[in-house]
Formats: sequence, C-alpha cells, structure tokens
Amino acid sequence: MPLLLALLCGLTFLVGAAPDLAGEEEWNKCNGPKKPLILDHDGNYDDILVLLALLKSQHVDLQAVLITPADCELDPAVEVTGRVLAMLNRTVPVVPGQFPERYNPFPKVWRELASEMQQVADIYLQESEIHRPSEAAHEWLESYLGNASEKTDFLLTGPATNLNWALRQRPHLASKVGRVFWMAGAVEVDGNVRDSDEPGKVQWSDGSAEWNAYWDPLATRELLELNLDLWLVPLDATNAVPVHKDFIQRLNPRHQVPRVAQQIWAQSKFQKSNAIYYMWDTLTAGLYLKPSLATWRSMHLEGHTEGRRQGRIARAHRGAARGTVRVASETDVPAFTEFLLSIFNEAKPGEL
Ligand code: AGV
Ligand code: CA
Repeated sequence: MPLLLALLCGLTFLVGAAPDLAGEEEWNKCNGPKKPLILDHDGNYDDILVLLALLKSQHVDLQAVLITPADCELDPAVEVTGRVLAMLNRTVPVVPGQFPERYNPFPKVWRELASEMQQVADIYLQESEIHRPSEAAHEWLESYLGNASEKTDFLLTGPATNLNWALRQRPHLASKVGRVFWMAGAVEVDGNVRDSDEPGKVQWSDGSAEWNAYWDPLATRELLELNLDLWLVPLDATNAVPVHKDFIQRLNPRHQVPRVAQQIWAQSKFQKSNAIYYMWDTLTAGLYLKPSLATWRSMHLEGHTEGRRQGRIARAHRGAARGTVRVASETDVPAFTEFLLSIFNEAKPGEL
C-alpha cells in the first residue's frame, strides 16, 4: 500500500472519522480487495452471529475457524459452526482448541447454550461434512502461519489461548500475523465475571475482569506482551450495545442468513437482568470490518494473572517496554447498528 494512503488510513481510524459511506469506502481501499482472516470463537450466541456476518461480508477471505472450548461445549460448537459454513457453501477447516494448563471454567448454563443452538441448527440447517483437521488449533496454526505467504488478520471472540500458544512455540511467526481484533477486558469499567445465571455460584474474583480475559489469564498477559497490531474491544465499548428487540425485529426473515441470525438473537436471553446479553462479539466484528465506527485510544496495558484480580486487563505501569494496543472507546451506536443490519439483510445473488 502506498505510504501516503497508509498514513491517511491510520490517521482516519485513530481519530475516528465520521462513520459514513465515504468512510467505509476509505476503509475498503485500505483493506484491499479481500483479506485473509482467521476467526477464533468460543461458540456462544454472538460468536456464531459473527461467523454469519463474516461469511456475508465481501471483504473477508475466511481461512479457518478455530474454536476455543471456553464459553461453550466443544462438540456442539463445532457442529453448529460446520452447519453455518455448509449453509453458505464454504469448506474452511474447523479446528478445535485444547484447554490450557490452568483456566477458570465458564458457568455451565452458558456453555450449554451451544447445545441449544445445535437443536435450532438441527431443525433449520442441513447436516454437513466438517473439514476438521486432526491437530489441535495451536498446532494447526503453527503450520498455517509457517506456510503463509502474506499476513493473516485475526478476529478473536473468545479467549486468546490458541494464537498465544502458537506464537509462544514459534515467536518468529508473529511476522505473519496482521491486525488482531480481540473482544476482551474491562479497562476503565467493571468486569463481568461476577455476572451469573447460577445463583449462589459467584466467581472467586474481585469482579474487575472480563470473561474472555479471565478464562486463561496467562494467555491474556502474554498476548498483550507480544507487541502485535492489537485492537482491543473491551466492555468499555461493548456496554453501549445491549441486544434490543427492535434490532432483532429489523432482521429480514425472508432471507436465510438474517432469518437464522434472528432466531439465534431471539433465543439469546437478552432480556435477563442478572446477566444482560450484549453485542460483545458482533461489535468486535463490526469494528474489524469498519474501524471508523469507533474512536480508538492508544494504551499501555498489562494482564494480571494471580489472585482475585486475575484476568484483569489494566493500564501498565510507566516505562513498561511492551503492551501498547489500540482500545475501542466511543462507538457510534446508530451507525454500527445500521452497518450490522446492512451486512445481514443485504441479499446475495442466489441466496435463499
Ligand atoms: O464477556 C463477553 C464474552 C463474549 O465473547 N462472552 C460472551 C460473548 O461471546 C462471555 C459472557 C459474558 N456474559 C455472558 C457470557 C452471558 N450472560 N452469557 C453468555 N456468555
Ligand atoms: Ca465469545
């Protein structure tokens, strides 16, 4: 990309230009025609919605879907992922990840949502053959990056375990990693690990961490230290986008993708007051596709790994050499909403 264009693009996104159509065109120019992307999700409702949105986007060349066994039961999450890919005639590898040595398990009732989605998929989507490599996600990633001729972007909508694991094994592969968008953390707001659907089962935590960062606190700390081109979307940004009924009602049930999206969102327990469902991951995907929808702040961050604040992502002490990332702060919510709806509702030629 010519230097001037690169500079212009960088400037536009850092100040958060008006997210209008011109902004989008600008982004697409910066982004090139089709970008290789790996989605690493953890099988909850909005993770699957992200997959649907990416498959409909014209600007993404999805290389693989990695699945972290965090906020899901693994097999149903793999199955639902496979069916969604088959619905859009895609045969990308679906690669399950392994558990790290130490992790903080997600509440069982949330992990079971993957089976609930599988039941819906059973009714609405065809059974499909899944291209499931035999290696674990981090091993698969090592060989993928080793063979890659250009950089690949990453969208992480669960914990950062797989990418961090691969790069710890083979640090030189970081040069093959493009932009990394990660839904994680709560920098200047409260965390959500004490939200619960299981009364009486409160996490041993001071409440300052966000779940994706808390599941594998070591990976969180290490990823922040890798000096990647990291774009973090924490609760500070996602708190502005709780799921609303009027949004769900605007999805067009006459087309297959928005219909499936509507079913998943309607099923999400978005109206519960003890554990409100937000558009955490879909906002992150939206910002990946169009960063100008938010303003970004450059921050020096570190992850805590021990005690009751483990999983917390906080500002790093002065002078720390590593850990500068871009952090989403203010999102233009109406513009994001329209953008997401346009992705889902836009009919593709030949789509049912
Ligand atoms: O912390 C947000 C992350 C997102 O990646 N996940 C859900 C999204 O996929 C964990 C989570 C927090 N609160 C939840 C979660 C809830 N009420 N139900 C299910 N998962
Ligand atoms: Ca998730």
